[in-house]
Amino acid sequence: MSLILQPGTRIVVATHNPGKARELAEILENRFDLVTAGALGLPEPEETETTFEGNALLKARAAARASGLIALADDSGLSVTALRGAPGIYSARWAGETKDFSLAMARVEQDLRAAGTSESSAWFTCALAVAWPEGPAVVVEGRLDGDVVFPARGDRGFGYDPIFVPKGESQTFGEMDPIKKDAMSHRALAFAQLRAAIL
Ligand code: ITT
Repeated sequence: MSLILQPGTRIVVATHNPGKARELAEILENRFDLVTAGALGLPEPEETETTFEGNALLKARAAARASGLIALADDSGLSVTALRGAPGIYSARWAGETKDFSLAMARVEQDLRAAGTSESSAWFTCALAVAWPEGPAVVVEGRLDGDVVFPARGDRGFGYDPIFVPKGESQTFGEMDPIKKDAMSHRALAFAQLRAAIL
């Protein structure tokens, strides 16, 4: 079998996060026939791995197995240097059951204050995994460096976007035009690698 994705291939986007699903659809630029995990009623697997790549593979494999389609999954998160990489793979879990990211961002601010540091460097990671129902899979990772800023600014994007300013920029991802975010984000960097590997 070929591990090259032909244009127009039907792919299940294995995410239950609408912000990610929108960005992935924008980045994939109508190349594929996309269907979401939500639309197919696929269950959300428990993220039991200890790395972004491990969790992306786990989600892609579960969706490919359950749907019989090629699946694309994204595992991503914010890592703060002074918090030794937290929240990292726990980025979604810091927002709690209600997925309230104002709470998660407040926790980052509070933990930095408790650490008594002015070090604000941080990075976003995005692992993208593609799994074929027959078994093989490919995983890549993109990283974007920047700083966390408080108070949060902007209501565009999702998750931690209002507190993240990419290196060399002055706007947070929450303030930035989504077209500009999509051109430079950790998700776009991961996708560029995926394109080189299998498109
Ligand atoms: P799925 O597993 O269903 O894809 P999720 O939200 O649980 O959805 P993750 O476990 O990968 O996904 O959690 C990643 C979290 O990191 C996500 O909920 C966001 O809060 C945050 N995150 C990832 N990419 C981000 C981005 O581009 N901007 C802001 N926050 C981001």
